Amino acid sequence: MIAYLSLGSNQGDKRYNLESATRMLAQSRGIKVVNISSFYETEPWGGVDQDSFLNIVIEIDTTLEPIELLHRCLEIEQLLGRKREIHWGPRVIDIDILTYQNLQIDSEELTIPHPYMQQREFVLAPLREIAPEFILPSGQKVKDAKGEGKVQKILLNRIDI
Ligand code: PH2
Ligand code: MG
Ligand code: MG
Repeated sequence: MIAYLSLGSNQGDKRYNLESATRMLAQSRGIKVVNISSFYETEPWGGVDQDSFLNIVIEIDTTLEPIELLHRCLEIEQLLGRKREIHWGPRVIDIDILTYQNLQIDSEELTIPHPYMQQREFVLAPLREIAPEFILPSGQKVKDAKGEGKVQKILLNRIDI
């Protein structure tokens, strides 16, 4: 199953955090990382005054069920030192499932597609690079959609698995 994940960090060594999370995903049972976007420096979205983020989007091919994938993402966040504090506040690492094949899930633990993906330029800009033809929940293609918030592509070497 193809899934797209959004990764973000705005505490500590942001690049290291994104790279470590991506490697840990790639080394997980049932997960193959098939595509990784460039890095984007992005202004905080959601109204909390905090440091800018570094964001990427990755494409994975997975045999895990959505809930197993979520639990693995949460486990990696914990291993990298994530503390749950302010809603939409600063974080060492956040790994969100954007989409999972063409599945729609609305459970207490998990909502797929991610409800805010289309409003967030920090998601759409990296996704545009690796999946421009992807059809969003609205029916619009990623390449035609524009979210909110300033983002800037950063000239760092992409993560090399
Ligand atoms: N994550 C949030 C809230 N706001 N803003 C940016 N730029 N990047 C993020 O990854 C981000 C955010 C909640 O997960
Ligand atoms: Mg998030
Ligand atoms: Mg999250």
